[in-house]
Amino acid sequence: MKPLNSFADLAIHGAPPAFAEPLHVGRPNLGSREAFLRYANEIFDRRWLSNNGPLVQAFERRLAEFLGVKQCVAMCNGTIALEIAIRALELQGEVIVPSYTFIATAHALQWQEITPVFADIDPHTHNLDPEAVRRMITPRTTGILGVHLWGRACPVAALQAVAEEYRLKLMFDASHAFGCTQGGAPIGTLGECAVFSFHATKFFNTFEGGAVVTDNEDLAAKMRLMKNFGFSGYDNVIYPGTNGKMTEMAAAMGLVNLDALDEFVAANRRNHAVYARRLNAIEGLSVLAYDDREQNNYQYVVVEVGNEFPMSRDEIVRALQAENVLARRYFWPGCHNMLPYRAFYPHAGLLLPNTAQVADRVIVLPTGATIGESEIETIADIFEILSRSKAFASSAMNRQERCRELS
Ligand code: T4K
Repeated sequence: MKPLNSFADLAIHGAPPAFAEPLHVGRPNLGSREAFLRYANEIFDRRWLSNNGPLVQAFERRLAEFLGVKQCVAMCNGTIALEIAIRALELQGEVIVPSYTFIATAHALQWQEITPVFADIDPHTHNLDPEAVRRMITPRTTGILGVHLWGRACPVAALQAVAEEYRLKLMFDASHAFGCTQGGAPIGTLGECAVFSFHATKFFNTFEGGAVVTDNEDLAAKMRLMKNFGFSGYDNVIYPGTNGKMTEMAAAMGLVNLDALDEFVAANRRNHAVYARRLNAIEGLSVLAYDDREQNNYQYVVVEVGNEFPMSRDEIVRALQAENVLARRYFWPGCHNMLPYRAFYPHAGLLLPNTAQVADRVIVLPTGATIGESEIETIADIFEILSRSKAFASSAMNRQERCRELS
């Protein structure tokens, strides 16, 4: 490990990077290889690879039990799970969503020609502001799609009240919130239904995968039809469906990773505590906190860069990436500023000041089972050096950029 005492030690100043290999935000957590291979052998022996196989059924049962819901419908990824849930709820016209989320939340609506209407967030929680939601309601609004960003529950009761007042359907994108609770209850039990993502980069993964959970048996039955082309038995299609099925291999990964869930959470929790101890001590930085009275998965280490810090968020990210710390600017610049939506809402920014402010300040840092205390101490050392001067860091970066342009 190189010494990290002064600006001269930084990669943006020409020194070698702090880490020989990149540290990723979304490095997958992996459960027991042996257990996975046992499942893989069973799959080979059975020659049953997809279409509601025994492992998918076992996975759905375990998830439903774990989340305290009546029904869990496993799917091939979180985006398709969102699309199917939205369609099963018969949403149409306009649906209110945060702009400060992963683009899939908005796309799942737009893909079905439902207009995502972006409402602003609370800058402290990063979650939807119910009053902002209320302001965006029109006669065409049919639903609210809340996102439990970073695994912290959005204001469910207040959103429920708005939904009831205007007779809107309320569903949740809980992609970040597997294993998290609100008021002690698992987050999947809230609203008409909740959608999880089990993508490789999530702290709990099935390679690719997702699920919709609900207590509404009819809704679940409809989604089971929809994810299998609308087939009700052989040769009988009773619904215009799609292909949203989870494979047996994905379910095997899910079963293996469920057994390791406590380990994954413990690693994330430890990492979050080390980051918080070190970075909260630096003026201008604050690490988003999780409520320790709830169960959390601590999968996102979210740092906000305030005006007191002498470098901009983007300068910090560039400096970290030069050190092979692949920090991310999730979810900059907000969905409303992405190409498919920019033209829809050229003035959306005027209504989304908190979204703009938060999206400009956030850095998400590497965590997970592959990152330990010593890596985090090094990352914090880099932040400390950066906190000591703007002028130096900027000029070093400009120099680097000029070199790159010339080469
Ligand atoms: N709603 C919300 C709120 C979501 O956050 C997401 C997904 C969805 C809906 C949709 O769910 P899915 O359809 O994806 O199930 C990543 C993930 O692809 C995406 O699933 C996730 N949100 C989003 C927050 O993060 P990118 O574009 O940042 O991925 P990428 O390829 O840059 O990977 C992130 C980092 O992880 C990189 O440094 C590389 C590393 N990585 C990635 C993979 C796939 C690995 O080390 N190993 C791997 O296998 O979107």
